[in-house]
Amino acid sequence: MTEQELKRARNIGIVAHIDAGKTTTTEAILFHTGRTHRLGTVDQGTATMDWMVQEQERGITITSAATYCAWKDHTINIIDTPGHVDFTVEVERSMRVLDGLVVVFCAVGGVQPQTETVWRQANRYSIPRLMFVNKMDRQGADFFRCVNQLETRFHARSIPVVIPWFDGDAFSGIIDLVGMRLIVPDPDSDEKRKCIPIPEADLADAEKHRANLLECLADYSDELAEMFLDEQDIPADMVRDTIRLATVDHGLIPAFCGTSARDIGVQALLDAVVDYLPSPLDVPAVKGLDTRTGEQSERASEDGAPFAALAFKIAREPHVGHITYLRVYSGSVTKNSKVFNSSTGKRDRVTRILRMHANRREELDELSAGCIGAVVGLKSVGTGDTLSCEASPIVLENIAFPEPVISVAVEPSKRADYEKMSEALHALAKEDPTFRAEINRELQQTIISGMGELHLEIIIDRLLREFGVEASVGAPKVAFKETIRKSSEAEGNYVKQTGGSGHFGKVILRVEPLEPGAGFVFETQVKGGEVPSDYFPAIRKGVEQALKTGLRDFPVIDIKVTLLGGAFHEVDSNDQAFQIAGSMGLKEALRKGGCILKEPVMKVEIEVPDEYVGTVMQDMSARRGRIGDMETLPGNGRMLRAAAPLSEMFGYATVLRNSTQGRGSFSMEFHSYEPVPASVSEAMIKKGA
Ligand SMILES: Nc1nc2c(ncn2[C@@H]2O[C@H](COP(=O)(O)OP(=O)(O)OP(=O)(O)O)[C@@H](O)[C@H]2O)c(=O)[nH]1
Ligand SMILES: [Mg+2]
Repeated sequence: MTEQELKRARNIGIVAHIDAGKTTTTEAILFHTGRTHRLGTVDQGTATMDWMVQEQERGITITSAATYCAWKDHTINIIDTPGHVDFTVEVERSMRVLDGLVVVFCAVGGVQPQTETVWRQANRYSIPRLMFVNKMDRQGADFFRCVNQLETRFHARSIPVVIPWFDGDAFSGIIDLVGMRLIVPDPDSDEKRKCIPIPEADLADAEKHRANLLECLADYSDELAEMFLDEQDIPADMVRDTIRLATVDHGLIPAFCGTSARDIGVQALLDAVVDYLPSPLDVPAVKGLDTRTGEQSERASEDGAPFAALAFKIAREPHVGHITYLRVYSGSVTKNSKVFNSSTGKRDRVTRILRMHANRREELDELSAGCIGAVVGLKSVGTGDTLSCEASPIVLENIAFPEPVISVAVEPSKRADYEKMSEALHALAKEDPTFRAEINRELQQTIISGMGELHLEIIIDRLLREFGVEASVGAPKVAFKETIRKSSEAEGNYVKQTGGSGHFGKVILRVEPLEPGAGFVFETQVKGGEVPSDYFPAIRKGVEQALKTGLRDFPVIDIKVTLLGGAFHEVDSNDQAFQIAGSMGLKEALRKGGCILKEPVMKVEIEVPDEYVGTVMQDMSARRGRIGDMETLPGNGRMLRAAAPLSEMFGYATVLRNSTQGRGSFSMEFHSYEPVPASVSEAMIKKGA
């Protein structure tokens, strides 16, 4: 791509709470940019972006879908992401590679639980973003409330660049505060919109909002500030340039509104993507580690620079096999070329390059800096790996994925299908880093783990439809963890010296509790060669093995283990003996350190009409839930925020539906691991919760 082409490229994501209208908005974008000739709808299962059967049946997005379109001489790569928290992996990996975001809001719901989650994720990656307040046609829609919520909830600065226009009570158009004109739908024109003068009755209000916009922009441009103070006319181009600068460099959130389902305001949103969101040239050069020098290194978005790309998603495509989605940061990759997986040191070959349009594809010869596309042929590449040129290898920061919190046992309905099921689960786990399958072939026992009930339900459904394996599932179990209460020291001795070559390994270990989330740390402080350093890796391996099953068969987390000393024997010591000694010593140290059980606790947000608040609160207490705060929603309703153990929340969707006559809704996401109260822990383990 030339520099000019790169300047006119946008890589954007559409993110929001579940059901805010991300897919509907993407469909409207595809329609207006001529990619589709009919507006696809989620409700009739005709959305291009929700192409999976499971998505069409349920009317929700499960996997993020990539597409592209052209608008005003620009190319826009779009990733439509799912809102349901069980599929948060899709949002995380998309954000890692995108340059800008459109955050969609429901004009009635405003900031909803998942809006908060995606907002935090976007902050982590410092991605410039626009807000699009959708569903302005709904009763109770309030654009300005949503804009204000950004300030109160996120301390973000947001400013309307358009305002809604109502014909009587009906939302019928938008007033563009930059061009000072009214934009209304016009199905007969090419752009399906027409711009007309602002009606007399609305002029004063529009002028007030334009003054607010200019006052806000004055903080980012001295020239504009002076003209504003002198009450001079400010040209539209200067206003746009300043909005762009403030959005890309200073985190201002320009606010837009419309209704994607009724097709109002979408073209203005597209204009905004082009005008205000960054091109690959506007974002800082990507950073990574030069594997030859071990030093930090940077790659600017240039075709001439050495090749560097991040594999952010792996998916299975019928008739093609595995495809790997890449974001190319620098240099380019061509069809039939060799690439180097700098994360693993393996070499690989790209046989085909594809540009994806949901589940359809177009063949390309090359993918260059700043582009997002998919390649075929890579065998060694996992999600998060960096590909680079072998002569200048770089490893970009990997993508951090959350750990699964829930698991179920699965069994094929036909015993003969066991191998087929195992292979299928393996393939699904390759696609989804938040899904795990532990397959014990000897016992023919399989446990699958994921982010929530819906996540695992979809996996089982895909097993049947994509792989032809019918499987039944057991009751869900939560992923308990163990940790220690206090520091302690213990010895592990494995000595067998009865005739022939013997075994000799003695270790002294100290265990200490770490901060939640710290994971596992291993150190050695052996003095005077009590244990030769050759045996350290074996001891660590033994320790890690013992940590996997703790004292009660659950993994031990947040623990530091220090090897303090021990003893060895010139002849009888070997790796195996030290590995066993390491495991034994660790178990003993855990016993002394007072091992406790921890369970995943979820952040739960429940929206209910006022009359059901009492019932829902009572039920939450019975589930060991702690009610936090309660917010009054516009119209009739409250939002309850609570923290509750996941083990008590299975099947809650049905319970809430029944107890509120279908009028309550909730969402939950992982919050933290907390100790299980002693009174419940034994009972729960027995029950196998
Ligand atoms: N009234 C109204 N309904 C809308 C509008 N946009 C979308 N919807 C409806 O809202 C529902 C959800 O729309 P989607 O586009 O699937 O929302 P989403 O954000 O993609 O949902 P997930 O991907 O599952 O998180 C559907 O029933 C749409 O028809 C709108 O502008 N007005
Ligand atoms: Mg969707």
